[in-house]
Amino acid sequence: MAEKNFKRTLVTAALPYANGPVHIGHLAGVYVPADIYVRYLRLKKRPVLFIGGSDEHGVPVTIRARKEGITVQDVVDRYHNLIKDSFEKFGISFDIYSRTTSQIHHKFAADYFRKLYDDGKLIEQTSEQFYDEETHEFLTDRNIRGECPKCHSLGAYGDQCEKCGSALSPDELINPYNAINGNPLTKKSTTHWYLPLDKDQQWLEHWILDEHKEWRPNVYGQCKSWLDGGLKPRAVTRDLDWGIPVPVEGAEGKVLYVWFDAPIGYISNTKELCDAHPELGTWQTWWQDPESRLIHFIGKDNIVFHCIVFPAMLHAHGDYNLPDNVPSNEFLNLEGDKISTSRNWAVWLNEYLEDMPDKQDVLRYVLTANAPETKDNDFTWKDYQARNNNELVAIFGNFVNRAMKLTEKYFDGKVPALGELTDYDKQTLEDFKNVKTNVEELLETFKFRDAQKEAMELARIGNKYLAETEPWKLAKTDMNRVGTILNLSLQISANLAIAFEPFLPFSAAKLRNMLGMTDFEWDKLGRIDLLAAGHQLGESVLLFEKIEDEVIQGQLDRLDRIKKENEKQALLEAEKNWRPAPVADEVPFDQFAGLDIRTATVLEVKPVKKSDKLLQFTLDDGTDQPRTILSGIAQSYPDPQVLVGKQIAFVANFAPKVMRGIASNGMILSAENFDGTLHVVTLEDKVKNGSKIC
Ligand code: B3M
Ligand code: ZN
Repeated sequence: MAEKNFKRTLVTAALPYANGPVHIGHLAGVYVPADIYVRYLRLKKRPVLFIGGSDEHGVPVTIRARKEGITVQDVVDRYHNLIKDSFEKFGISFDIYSRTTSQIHHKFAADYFRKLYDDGKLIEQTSEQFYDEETHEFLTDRNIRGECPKCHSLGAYGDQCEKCGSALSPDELINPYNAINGNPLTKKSTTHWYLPLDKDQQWLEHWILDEHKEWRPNVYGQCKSWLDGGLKPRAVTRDLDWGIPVPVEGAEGKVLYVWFDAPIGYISNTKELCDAHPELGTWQTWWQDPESRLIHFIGKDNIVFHCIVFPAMLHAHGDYNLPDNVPSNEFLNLEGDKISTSRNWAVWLNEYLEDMPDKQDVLRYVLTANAPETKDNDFTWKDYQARNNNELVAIFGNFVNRAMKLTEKYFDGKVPALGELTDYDKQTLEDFKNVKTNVEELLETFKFRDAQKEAMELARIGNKYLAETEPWKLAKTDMNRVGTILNLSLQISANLAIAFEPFLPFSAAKLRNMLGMTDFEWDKLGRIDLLAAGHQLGESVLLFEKIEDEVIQGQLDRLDRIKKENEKQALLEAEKNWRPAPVADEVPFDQFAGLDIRTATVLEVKPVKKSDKLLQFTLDDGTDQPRTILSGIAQSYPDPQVLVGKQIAFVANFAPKVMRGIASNGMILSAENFDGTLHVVTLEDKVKNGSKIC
């Protein structure tokens, strides 16, 4: 689409569910990139509002409340405050961080629904849904559990089986029950209102697929696959007692679906902000004036709601702008594993702040350096340490610190005058002249990882400049030259203080303070007259500190403990859900008698090369010749030597089979435990090798 000049930008960041604290995945995926973008626009002096808030409705908060035995209101109060506090401490500079339980929001969302209803934009449909006769409630997919139709594990959810990963609908579950109290469920008919998305198919296709080719490939691709699959009507109400009551007569016991009210929260929070600060203009200006631009920062699991459902809601209402871009990230993993709230596999922001006080910028830096912008990415503590020690400390911090200290030493902390420039000086200036344009271009196109890398170039250039000009060696002979070198180094430092304000706001502020910079704006980047000769610098402090191995080890140990605990839990869960396989069909005795099962003693066991499943057994089967059998049980025996000397049972009359170039003469019998591990059948009383088992 042709570049359009917008007067103002409204930036939203996904409203996190207030059902738990936020973790590094949230920060990396949504809040840090959104904050970088907003800080950049502010530095560019472009009008911008940054809207956030907690998503306090929906099933997740109600599940948490029941689990903890407290009221839903208590849950959302606790986590809203915790999340808000974490964001503040990480410098996520929202203009407002409100909540969807606010009165303003309840009224706004109800009015919004009512307008669609009155304008005939919603359809009413009655269908059969699962119902708990005892608690008199309809159940949402996640609150229904039962036996998986695919893998038959017990305890699969109404939307997914976590054991085999199949996507399910509650109707497919065998013996569905209420996940909260275990009650069996019946079917009852209920009426809901739907947004007929099928009617939006055409304009959405044109708007996204033709007019927004510039959206990130992951976003564009996901939209395309939804559209290609054909859109269907979506229910926008639910039978639930927590949420915004459906403002229609006869709809008692029904609330707006959380994904209907939450995005409206962006609008109602803007209204709350603008009502309190009329100088910002009206909320309508930000949402409805065609010269206002709307950008949603979200994670990849929210794409369909922000690119298809919410735009359809805005379109149905009329008057509203549609999002101009939806920069969505992929997921961040932690030490190679998917971040998971239920498995406690995360670095929680509130805990990080306790363990690593004053190191918000380090995390911001590392998360941006590894941002999952185009594919899932991994956070590791070793990488965190390396980026801090080798980049922030060794390059950025070291450079600024030397420039400050040398100026204190030789010029009483006053910016020295700039003398004549050498060719090398000019070359250095040439190198950093483009940093502004480069960083700017990358930021404008939401490429935050590359933008930060490019900003870091400035520090690399400065560090190299000081290392090569070695002013400390010239102090005795040429103070003019020393002055020029330090002047340029300080100008580069001042540039760093501007360039890093969006990325590392705490360190950039410290740096500005050290340099005594009062006035700074993006458009001054690239200039070397940011600090006047004679200007008194402030006191120098260290911007970054080395992180020692013990600190990192402490974090790794913590994750290790969590992993062990999870393994224990998984075993308990597996044991609970274990059921013996159904008894097989009857067979005549002859069929059994045809199998020649015998005893043998294990002489030797070893792994088979290039196979992580097979073990090679050498057996004494009572004959003169040792017998070789391959068995696929390696994963159940990390130390197979425990089998040596044991008397086992094997099938002796199978035809030999060659695997990995080795002939296997028979099959060793083993039993499968509830957790899937295999255990070789052994004899307690020793008998003669080669005895027939019958
Ligand atoms: N609360 C889902 C999530 O936190 C949801 C986002 C709402 S944005 C309007 O992933
Ligand atoms: Zn399954």
